[in-house]
Amino acid sequence: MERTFILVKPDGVQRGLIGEVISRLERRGLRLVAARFQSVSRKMAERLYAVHQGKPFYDGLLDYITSGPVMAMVWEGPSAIAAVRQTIGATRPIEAEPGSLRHDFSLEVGRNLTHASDSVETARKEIDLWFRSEDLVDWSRDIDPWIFEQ
Ligand code: DAT
Ligand code: MG
Repeated sequence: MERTFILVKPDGVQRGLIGEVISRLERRGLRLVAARFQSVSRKMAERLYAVHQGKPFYDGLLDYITSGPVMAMVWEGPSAIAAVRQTIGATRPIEAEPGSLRHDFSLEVGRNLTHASDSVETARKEIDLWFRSEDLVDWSRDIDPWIFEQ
């Protein structure tokens, strides 16, 4: 079982799409582990996007992610990292697959609605950065055997 970190970015929150994002992840069969609605400090934003420091879009990216509250979440399931990346769609909305969140709800890379971890390593770092271990809920659903093979 894999865990991944997801943010509904400020544009998603402002546009009333928190429920849509959660609904799609639930419908996919993923299991919610933690969630918190919060504002993002400059420091948190710098840590989240440290790999992009120095890139031309970096300052705009920090302004965007700190521009309003976000919904931070952890979800789990088999291959959760890849599954969630697929559900949110490619970074550039015009390259995102039809049916993905970024395709269905956005147009511009600087307003692409959601963030999700891109590897096991970043998932671990991002979950540690946003949540304390006691915030992560270990639980199971009666329906799990119908969704998870093992
Ligand atoms: P993703 O969010 O799909 O993981 P990423 O990690 O490459 O994409 O980049 C993080 C965010 O930075 C992305 O969601 C939007 C912004 N971004 C990336 N590349 C960009 C570019 N070429 N121009 C403007 N913003 C960009
Ligand atoms: Mg990324």
